[in-house]
Amino acid sequence: MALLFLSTPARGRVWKRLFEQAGQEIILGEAAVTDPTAITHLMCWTPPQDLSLYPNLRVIISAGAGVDHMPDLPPQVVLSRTIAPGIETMVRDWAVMASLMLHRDMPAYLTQAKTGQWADRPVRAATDRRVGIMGAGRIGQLTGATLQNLGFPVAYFSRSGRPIGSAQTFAAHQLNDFLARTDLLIGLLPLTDETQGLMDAGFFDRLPTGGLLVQAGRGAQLHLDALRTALETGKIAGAMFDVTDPEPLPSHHWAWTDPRVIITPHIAAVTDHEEGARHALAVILADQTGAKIPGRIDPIAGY
Ligand code: NDP
Ligand code: OXD
Repeated sequence: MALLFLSTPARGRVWKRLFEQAGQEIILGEAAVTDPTAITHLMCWTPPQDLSLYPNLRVIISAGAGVDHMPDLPPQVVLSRTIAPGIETMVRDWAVMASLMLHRDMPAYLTQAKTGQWADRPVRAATDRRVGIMGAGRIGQLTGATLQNLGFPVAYFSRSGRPIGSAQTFAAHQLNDFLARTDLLIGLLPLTDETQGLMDAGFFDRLPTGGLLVQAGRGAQLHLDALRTALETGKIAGAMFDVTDPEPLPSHHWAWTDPRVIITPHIAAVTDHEEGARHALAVILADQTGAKIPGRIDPIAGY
């Protein structure tokens, strides 16, 4: 039983140390594989094209929290996404920062600052800005709890609509109601067949006029042309996003220079080397003992 590691040398050094401490075998890079039948676990961002080279492969671990970049896998191979507290708190921090920046009109103040303009703009209390979080998972709930502590009324939208404390929750079939009550929308959904292209023209139309958009889920959920129209009509007043389609966003794209938009280049989170290795070791231990695999992806739901 061995884990084949396909990532950077710096990360590999940390993983090797932790695997040796745990008494687990790790092989750094495909070139170092001498017995392909010994490979039972694989950690990578993108797997090798020909997985049949590893006939005893049981689990693939995605280096990040998302798995939408993974190809279709053989049915016997389990897919696990990295569960790491650092990823979750980093994305929470980014989403809270972006929400506060939009809530307090920072795109406009940044523009004013370029020409030394000292001019105030209307301000709204946090209690008067209804936040709606799409994706009530690990990151969505962490983000919602922080914004709630800051005084924002927070509601969640998820597939199931399952209850979350005292917050208002909406299920997938209640999208219209969720959007109608949301002044500041935060996208934290996984990319699946159902969420692909979700934020389109009809979506923006259903938000209250002057809405704010924060998006850290995946770029392919957001139609940038529809966003541009929504910005032009005033339906959306400002947007900040960390993910785009394509990535990288071409340098000549209109969104880079639109004064109502702030873009960061998919940096909301990076996986800490040690946390990633600890997740992989937890996966291997669970697999060895027949326990539930941490971060296991439901192949039907896609997340
Ligand atoms: P989780 O799997 O913990 O939560 C996913 C949530 O999305 C659940 O609440 C789920 O509903 C909901 N959901 C899934 N499909 C639908 C749908 N069709 N309609 C409505 N709700 C849906 O994910 P995380 O919180 O850990 O991460 C979310 C995403 O954040 C990742 O998949 C990734 O795309 C993105 N991400 C981005 C990063 C960045 O750097 N920008 C870094 C890390 C993650 P239910 O509760 O009913 O199951
Ligand atoms: C991601 C990540 O999934 O960075 O975006 O973990």
